[in-house]
Amino acid sequence: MKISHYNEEKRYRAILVGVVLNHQSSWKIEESLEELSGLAETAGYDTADKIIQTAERLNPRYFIGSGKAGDLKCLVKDINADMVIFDNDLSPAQNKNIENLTGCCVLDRCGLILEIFRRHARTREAKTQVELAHLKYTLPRLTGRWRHLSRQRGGIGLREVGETQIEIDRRLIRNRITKLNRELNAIKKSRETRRKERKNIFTAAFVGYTNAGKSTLMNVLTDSNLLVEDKLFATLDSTIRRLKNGFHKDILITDTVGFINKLPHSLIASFKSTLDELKKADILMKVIDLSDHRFESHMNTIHNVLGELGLTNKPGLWVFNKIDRLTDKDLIPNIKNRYPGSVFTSGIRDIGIEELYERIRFFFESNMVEGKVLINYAHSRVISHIHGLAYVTNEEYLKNGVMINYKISKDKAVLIDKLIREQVGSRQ
Ligand SMILES: Nc1nc2c(ncn2[C@@H]2O[C@H](COP(=O)(O)OP(=O)(O)OP(=O)(O)O)[C@@H](O)[C@H]2O)c(=O)[nH]1
Ligand SMILES: [Mg+2]
Repeated sequence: MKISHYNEEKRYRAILVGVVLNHQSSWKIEESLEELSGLAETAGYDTADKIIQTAERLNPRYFIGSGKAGDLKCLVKDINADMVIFDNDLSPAQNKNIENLTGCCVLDRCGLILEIFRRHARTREAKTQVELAHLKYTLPRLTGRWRHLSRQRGGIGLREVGETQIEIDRRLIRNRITKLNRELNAIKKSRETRRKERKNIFTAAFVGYTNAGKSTLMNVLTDSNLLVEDKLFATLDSTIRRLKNGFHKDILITDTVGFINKLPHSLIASFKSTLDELKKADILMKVIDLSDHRFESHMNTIHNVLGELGLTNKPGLWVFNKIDRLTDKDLIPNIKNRYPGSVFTSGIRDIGIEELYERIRFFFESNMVEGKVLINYAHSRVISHIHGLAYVTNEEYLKNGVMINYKISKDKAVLIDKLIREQVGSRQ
């Protein structure tokens, strides 16, 4: 069931529901519901009330026990709620059963996150990725609400006499998924071409929990004007900019979509091409909002999502942000002890920014190796390729060619050898 005539101006009243199984701690569920409330607020839903149930096992019909489900029905009526939001993922049948029982719209955490993504998507890439994730989520939840797709396709339903409406809808969605995947592949290819054209000598990427201040720090480091909002998932696209005041102009900084606990798998899969930017990074700057009391669980989430993306071994740097909001003065020394080498910043008060620059430069320097190569004038294209791949520190024009001194990151050094082997034959 959808809220009919969704009105952006209106605040909707939501009841949040969380379930703690006996062996789990209720502390975690409080934290999780607090985050769900933040997600709901970003989507325009005010938390009117919360229900937490401790149960031995999950109820297959309503997810919560039938007694609690009855309480939920009464509460919806009493406080005139517009919707019920579950912190856990519901099966399609459970979703339907609770909608029928309460008579109002029901969302689970995954559906809520997808809704926020859908509203925040601006570019073609983000829109395509979000639509894809949304269709994958919707496919098993079909209840015939996708008829407009059939209409769009001009009477396709008539040709398929004998097929039920849901079968037709499923097929239409699968076709649409195939089309979107094709579009995404095309977008990915053009992104890769741009990446190749870019002088990509060294990239530091911001990753982290949503709303931690990644885009704010990115703006400060690169003198940009990216969207910064006190909302979850303000950024959905990857943006790449040059480091401001860089002693070396080819240090690039990437900002990308934030993470959250229980990030839907369909979203991670659909945002693969955006998140691929992280694979190209030389260092990941993992931004944490230190003023959020849940910061340690945010650190765990970052670790887990990076694991899912196969990026656990990438060099990283913890950046503890929003320190201007701290009241506990012992927190910074404590964290410094536990995470030596981390940086403490305030993106809005310009604290720790110089140190962040220094850390990026230090990392850049310590990961670079120096090389020297003589290229004959006949291979002028190779000279320009070397400029594209490495940081050229000196060039000397000799009788038999150009002597190039360069610095290049350790893992990219082989690219120079490969280039020379393929284009020149061997090092002169
Ligand atoms: N007090 C304080 N607020 C900050 C700081 N850095 C960022 N903010 C605020 O935190 C909110 C989120 O900042 P963003 O930079 O949009 O965060 P983000 O990590 O890019 O968030 P998403 O793109 O939504 O994942 C904004 O309201 C910022 O003004 C900081 O150091 N101190
Ligand atoms: Mg952002």
